Amino acid sequence: MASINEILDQFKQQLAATTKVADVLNLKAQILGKQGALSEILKGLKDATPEQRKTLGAEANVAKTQIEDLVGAKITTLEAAEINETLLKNKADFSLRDAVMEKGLQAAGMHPVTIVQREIEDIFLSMGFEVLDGPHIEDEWHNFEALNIPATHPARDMQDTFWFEDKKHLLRTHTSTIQVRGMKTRKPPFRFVGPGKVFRCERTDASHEMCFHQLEGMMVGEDVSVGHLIYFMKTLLSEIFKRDVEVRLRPGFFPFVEPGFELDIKCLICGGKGCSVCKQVGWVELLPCGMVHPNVLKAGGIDPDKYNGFAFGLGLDRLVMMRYGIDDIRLIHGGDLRFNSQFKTF
Ligand code: FA5
Repeated sequence: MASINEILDQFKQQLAATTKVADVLNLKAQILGKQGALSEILKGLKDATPEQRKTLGAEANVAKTQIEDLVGAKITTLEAAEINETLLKNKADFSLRDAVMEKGLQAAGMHPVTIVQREIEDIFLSMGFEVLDGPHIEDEWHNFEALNIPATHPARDMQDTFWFEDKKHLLRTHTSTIQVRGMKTRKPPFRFVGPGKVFRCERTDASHEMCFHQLEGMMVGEDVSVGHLIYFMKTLLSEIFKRDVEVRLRPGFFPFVEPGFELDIKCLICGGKGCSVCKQVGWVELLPCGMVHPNVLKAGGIDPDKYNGFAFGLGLDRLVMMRYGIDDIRLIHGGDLRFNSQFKTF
């Protein structure tokens, strides 16, 4: 009896001194494990009288339950302390922002493209899509060939390219490169979006920049249809604009999709009357899309006889312009803090 109490007291002292979950578990094993102190006492019961066996057995069981309860409580306390420590270490320090403001410097807030990009990522994440990234510097194969645009194809001229001196590397002209990389690294079915900067050697105007943003999307599986494509595009636009917006779907040509479509949005700057953003047409090209061409699936290592899919390449800056009523894309990229700080801040 005395030794059960001793074991228990010693255990309590040692437990109080432990600071790690692993040490608590070791301590428990030293007592309750096969070779543990309490187990040894129980083994010795075979030589005791029936009366002693009864009392000692009962006491040992009470001690065992007590030890298990103490171990459980200690682990809960240690884990809670660990969580609190992590929270303290990772907390955001807003005092820095306040210090900056006190010095008269302006906090710019989040860039409107970032705000809208994150919202779109969340919308697609909630619909089971992954969010992928890809490099700005690409090779010809990822930007053109894998997308069914061979060297001699006139479509290469559709996107004026910034080439590197080696004539093999370029600044990606569209986020469709992310499609190629995404296909190569996963097996169907899959769905992902890939936002990012793209670069084109173009003259700038109210709706054109040399460096702008796109958001690619792709879904591949056994029975993907135009119906899926339209459903996801509609969901995206209604979530972003939180109201009905007028869109039109018309045939569009891109070598990497068949059939291909252009999804235009009624210009929200002029309400469709015509302005410099929509080039007086009343509609803004926003969301080219289509069913992935079999050659593209093949380049991505996917069997086009078994699988099909849709893809789209959203013009992110233009969507931002429509959402906030910005009438010149160059404002988005101008880096003017007076412009940037009009949007949601941290
Ligand atoms: C493409 O870049 C295709 N890769 C999109 C695609 C993906 C089609 C998947 C089918 C399937 P396009 O060159 O039209 O397509 O550009 C896509 C969008 O980017 C346009 O609708 C437009 O909103 C935006 N955009 C194009 N050029 C510029 C520019 N210079 N400045 C700002 N936005 C632009």
